[in-house]
Amino acid sequence: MSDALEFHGHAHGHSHDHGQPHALPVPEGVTLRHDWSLAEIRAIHDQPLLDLLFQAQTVHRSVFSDNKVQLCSLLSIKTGGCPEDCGYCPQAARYHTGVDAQKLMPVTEVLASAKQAREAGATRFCMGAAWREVKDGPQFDAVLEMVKGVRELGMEACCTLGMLKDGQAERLAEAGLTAYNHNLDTSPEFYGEVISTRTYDDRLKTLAKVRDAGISVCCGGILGLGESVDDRCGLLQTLANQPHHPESVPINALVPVEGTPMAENARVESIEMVRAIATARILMPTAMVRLSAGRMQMNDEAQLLCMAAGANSIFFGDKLLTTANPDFGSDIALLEKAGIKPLQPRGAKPAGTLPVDAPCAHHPDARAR
Ligand code: SAM
Ligand code: DTB
Ligand code: SF4
Repeated sequence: MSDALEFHGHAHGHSHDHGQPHALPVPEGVTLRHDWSLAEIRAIHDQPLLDLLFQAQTVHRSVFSDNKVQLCSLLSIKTGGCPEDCGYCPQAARYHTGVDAQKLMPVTEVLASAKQAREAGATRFCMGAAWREVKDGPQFDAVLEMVKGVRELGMEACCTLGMLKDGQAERLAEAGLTAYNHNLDTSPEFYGEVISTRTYDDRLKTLAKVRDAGISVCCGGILGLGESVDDRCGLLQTLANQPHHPESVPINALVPVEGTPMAENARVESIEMVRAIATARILMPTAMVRLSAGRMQMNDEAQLLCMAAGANSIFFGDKLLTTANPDFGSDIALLEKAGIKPLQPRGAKPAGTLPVDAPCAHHPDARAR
């Protein structure tokens, strides 16, 4: 576990996650709860910032080794032309954002990009498609080939393809998929203000299929949609009160894009991101909390505060799906200045073999595959 985000302390197995398909060895002194009230979460979220940071950092260090951040690479394998109406999204066909609809990328190009990302230090490769849902057929077959290829490179493979039908999660699991990203974005109460073409319950159903297939769950949200603090805490409450915490929780700040209904939304203040990340860390101690979209609007100090609050993963590379991300050089310089080490890429492992290439032998992402 030399370069791993290894857990600290001795696992005692006392999790409240009874019946979890890949039950966690939870470090001593860490309790996983699934019965948070909104008031309790607000009390955590709203406390004086330095107390919040101290609490989050204490939880973080009792679970993860310090000073390690996972570098993930993100690729839009199918861009634009999406029939959904997510108010934040530049890829929705109905908004005029300048993002043209493209075809699914060829498998060889995706794998070349994954290899390049691995050489640059990524240990997780995330593939995003602007689909409402996955259709069986040649395109899904191609995605399965991509997943196999990424796993053969020795990386974790994550994809986000929209809603899944029965049987599709199993096929992704068979191909070796480590994690499926499917965000709830905000609270159940506010969801209808953001998206009308699908429901919160549709989202939860796909997440259940992912979980049941033994794939680890990557599920988080976006700040800056016009939501209240209760909505932010309500999202975290929904996530933490699932029977099993998501193994991965991306926290995004809205990247406002011209042409979307949210183009003029107020910018998310960095301290709001810090509060949301710290609260996620406290509620879901063993999850990877990912500082995702929105880093272009943050200076180095703000990003480091997010890491102090418990974020232990970033997307690197100068593009997210369609919008800008800090360039590679400035990210490496930031990590070096702070003495934060990226997880080292590991050697190739064939798809379907067991968990060695996940960030930590104890982490549920590792146990999922
Ligand atoms: N179509 C699939 C879906 O919606 O699940 C996968 C791709 S979608 C672009 C992946 C996620 O990106 C969304 O769930 C949303 O949380 C995030 N996202 C999209 N546009 C964003 C923006 N402008 N700012 C921040 N996050 C954004
Ligand atoms: C997630 O929560 N954030 C990433 C990833 N999951 C797929 C996507 C961010 C997209 C930001 C807008 C864009 O670049 O199009
Ligand atoms: Fe489509 Fe996903 Fe964008 Fe919504 S977030 S419009 S589903 S690509």
